[in-house]
Amino acid sequence: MNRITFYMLPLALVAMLIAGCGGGGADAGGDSTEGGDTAAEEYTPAGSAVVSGSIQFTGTAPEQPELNLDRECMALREAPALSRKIVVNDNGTLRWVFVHVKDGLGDMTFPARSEPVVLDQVGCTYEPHVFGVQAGQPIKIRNSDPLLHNIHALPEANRPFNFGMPTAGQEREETFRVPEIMARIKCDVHPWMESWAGVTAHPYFSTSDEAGGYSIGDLPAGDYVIEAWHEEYGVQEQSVSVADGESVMLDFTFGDGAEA
Ligand SMILES: [Cu+2]
Repeated sequence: MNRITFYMLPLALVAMLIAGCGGGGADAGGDSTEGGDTAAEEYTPAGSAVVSGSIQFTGTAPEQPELNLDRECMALREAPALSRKIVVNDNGTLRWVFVHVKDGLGDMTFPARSEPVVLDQVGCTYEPHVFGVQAGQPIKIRNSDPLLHNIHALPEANRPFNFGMPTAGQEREETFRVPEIMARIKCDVHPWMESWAGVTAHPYFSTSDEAGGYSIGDLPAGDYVIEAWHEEYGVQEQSVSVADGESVMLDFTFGDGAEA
């Protein structure tokens, strides 16, 4: 799933460059009460259970192709940029897998955290490549590069946004209002730039790191369905039960021949 094709959109790009802003982004910032959301509140843990584990990879690790950056972007970097669609870590685990509680929280509601998640643009790549955010939690989008990027979010459930950031140090906050696994974000100027946001109704998510690990803590005791998403290998889910204060290990395996 999620075979992504990059379409260059020269007309849209020209329009964006002239207008400085595409559709939808005009109401960013200071709008945390829009749509009847309650204002963001301090985060207080709802429980003390932990589900954690590692994302194993099976099969032959594919090469990470070098991205075909333009000269302006190359000049910003010390090393070439590699594709992050499939990143197999040195220890044989898989990076950039978004893991979240898909089911089991019942009617519990979790106010969106007010502390923003940062999505940076550095050396003509997004940092991070995959991230989680609560619906209603701000995403602080930053341009650390001294050149024009545009941030074009292409969610399906949420309102799209699309705006240009021409100078280094610029920041702007955006918010996805409803849960969505996953919302794609791209740059129309640099077609290799891509990031994925996992938008959840709760704070129980994690993204596998450079050691393949993930950890979801502060969970209330309960029976949960945990879903793991990978951009190329799709989704898998497993059920797990945790008691208060308990830590449960739950691994997933992706790759050639793995059950998806
Ligand atoms: Cu860009």
